[in-house]
Amino acid sequence: MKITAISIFPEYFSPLELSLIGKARSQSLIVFKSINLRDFTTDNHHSVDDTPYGGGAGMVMMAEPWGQAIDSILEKDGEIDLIILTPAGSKFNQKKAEQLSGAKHLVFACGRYEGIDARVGDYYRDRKSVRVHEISIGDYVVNGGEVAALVIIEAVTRLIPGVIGNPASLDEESHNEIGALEYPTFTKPATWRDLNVPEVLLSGNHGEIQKWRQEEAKRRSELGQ
Ligand code: 6GU
Repeated sequence: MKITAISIFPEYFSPLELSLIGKARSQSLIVFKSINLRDFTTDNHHSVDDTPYGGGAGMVMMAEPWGQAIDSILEKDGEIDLIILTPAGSKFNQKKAEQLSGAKHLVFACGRYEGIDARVGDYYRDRKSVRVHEISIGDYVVNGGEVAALVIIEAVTRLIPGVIGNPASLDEESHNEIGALEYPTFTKPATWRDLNVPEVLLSGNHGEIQKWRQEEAKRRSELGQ
């Protein structure tokens, strides 16, 4: 999978050199590139924002630098999924992660300030070669789309075959098909600061262990923990 992030802070994506994603990149399972939006400006100040029409606080990112940056990607790659990060987008979830994990090239438009001129999404939505997704990562506001893009990249890439060492761990974990949260887990020692591991997990009775885990997962999802 190809992933391109467009941002005025391309350095924000350096954690993608680490851990599982770093390894997947070295194996070319993922080809990641971040590009600087300011490289697509034409004025001396490399401006990317201006005041909002209709008034109000803050600044809005101008459409043209985004248009130039996205067109430069489309010149090299005929078909993309364009993800516009915005707190007004549809809420990201595991189902969306699964849907995006089949894409060939994900392009993340990471806005700052009060967001990107709305015509950018409209323009590319009308193009056959572009699927536009406006996505939020939750009901809160962060300073820009970069951390939201990192969340989505991590959730999506771990679903690509070969990225996770043990694919069985994908089945049992939280927010699987059933939607139940994962059961609590423990490792050695059996007693830590007077707290004991539940007896059933030490019993060796796999039927009872499975039953206990299902009940705990159900209890946790009901509690919303
Ligand atoms: Cl995608 N961007 C920003 N700035 N804040 C958010 C968000 C995105 N999703 C939730 N809050």
